[in-house]
Amino acid sequence: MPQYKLTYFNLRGRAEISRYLFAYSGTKYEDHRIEAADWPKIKPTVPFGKLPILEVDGVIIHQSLAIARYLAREAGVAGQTPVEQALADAIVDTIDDFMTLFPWAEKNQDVRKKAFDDILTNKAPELLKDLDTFLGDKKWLVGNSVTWADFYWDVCSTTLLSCKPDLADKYPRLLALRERVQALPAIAAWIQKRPKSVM
Ligand code: GSH
Repeated sequence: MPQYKLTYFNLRGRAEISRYLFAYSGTKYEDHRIEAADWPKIKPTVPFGKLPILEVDGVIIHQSLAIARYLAREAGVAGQTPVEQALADAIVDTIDDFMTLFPWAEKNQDVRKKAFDDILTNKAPELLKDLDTFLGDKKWLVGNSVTWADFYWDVCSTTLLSCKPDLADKYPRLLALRERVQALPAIAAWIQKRPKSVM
C-alpha cells in the first residue's frame, strides 16, 4: 500500500472529493492541512504553486480532479466500463465548470456576495435541471453503482446549499441522491468526524 499525503488548506474545497474517496476505500492517508498564513512560504515549494497536491510514495500529483480520478480508479468507483468512466468524468467536469464560475478568492465582500447571488440565482437552475434530467429515476448518476460523480455532486452541493439552502428544492431526486451518498457507512463516518469548515 503506497504512503499517501494529501496537502490542502483547512477547508473542504478542492480536497474534499479526495477525502471522500480515501474514506470510501478505507485507505490510510495523511490529511495535511496548512494554515493560510503559512501558504506564501510553502507555495514556491509546490509544483505549479496550487493546492491540493497528493504525494504518493513521494511522487507529487497536482490538480484536484487528476488526484480524485486516480483515487476513484483505485477505489473502483471511476465507472465500471470505459463508457461509464467517460460519463462519470463528464459529470464531474460539468459540475466543476459550474463551481469555477464563483470568485472564491475575492476579498471584497460586496463584490463576492453579488457574484455569488448572481450565479446561484441565474446560472444554477440550468445546471440543476440538466443534472436532474441526466439522473432521471436512476439510483446513481452513472451505471448501477456509486461513482465518484455521485461523490462530487454531494461534495459540491454541500457547499452550494450552505450558500443557498433552498437551491435544489425543486429537485427532490438530486436531494435524494445526496442522502444516498451520505448514507454510505464510510462517507457517513467521515462526515461525522471531519473538521468543521465553512467551505
Ligand atoms: N484546477 C486546480 C485544481 O483543481 O486543483 C485549481 C487549484 C487552485 O486554484 N487551488 C487554490 C490555490 O491553491 C485553492 S482552491 N490557491 C492559492 C494560490 O493560488 O496561491
